Amino acid sequence: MLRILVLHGPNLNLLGTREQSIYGTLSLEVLNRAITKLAKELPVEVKQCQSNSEGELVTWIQEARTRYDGIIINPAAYTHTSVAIRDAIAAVGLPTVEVHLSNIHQREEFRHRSFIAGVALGQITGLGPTGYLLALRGLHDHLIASRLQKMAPPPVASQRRAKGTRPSRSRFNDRTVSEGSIE
Ligand code: CA2
Repeated sequence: MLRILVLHGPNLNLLGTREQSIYGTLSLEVLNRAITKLAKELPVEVKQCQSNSEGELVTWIQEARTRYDGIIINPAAYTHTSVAIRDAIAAVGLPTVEVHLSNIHQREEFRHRSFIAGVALGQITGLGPTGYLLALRGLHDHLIASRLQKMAPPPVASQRRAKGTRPSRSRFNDRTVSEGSIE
């Protein structure tokens, strides 16, 4: 089964308790339960972790390399500051979706820049808790598609190269037909 790690950054443990006009009324626990429910339906295995520490998030991302197929992360304030989290995501090479509850582009200027977006598969911002569920579906579909692609037979040209056989002549004219193109 596909395994996805969901990381929540600093202060997201306070969800539902303060700043409800920006971040909504849902607690982190309820959000995690909604993620787990969808994960069972897909099905994927999920693990959710929250930390207020940049170093801990970096360590979890590094450890994910051998344990998970993909990452969903709301790096919270570290989105706008952390080269370390960006480097960790780039280093492990796991497809990663960046999620924000609020629309960071509609807020203060300093929130418009994300250090993570450049190494992420995609970014979902401003859709509240639904953003995490969309990220889970999107990452699931992406991982399934790349698994299928890896299982598919190689293109005809590389099969020929491997076998050392030459492309055949077309019956209709003198040109060589190779991989759907006429040479
Ligand atoms: O919109 C998001 O999801 C953010 O990642 C949330 C971060 C903020 O720094 C980013 O710019 C956008 C802040 C998370 C703080 O969460 C709180 C939740 C409840 C009460 C106070 C803070």
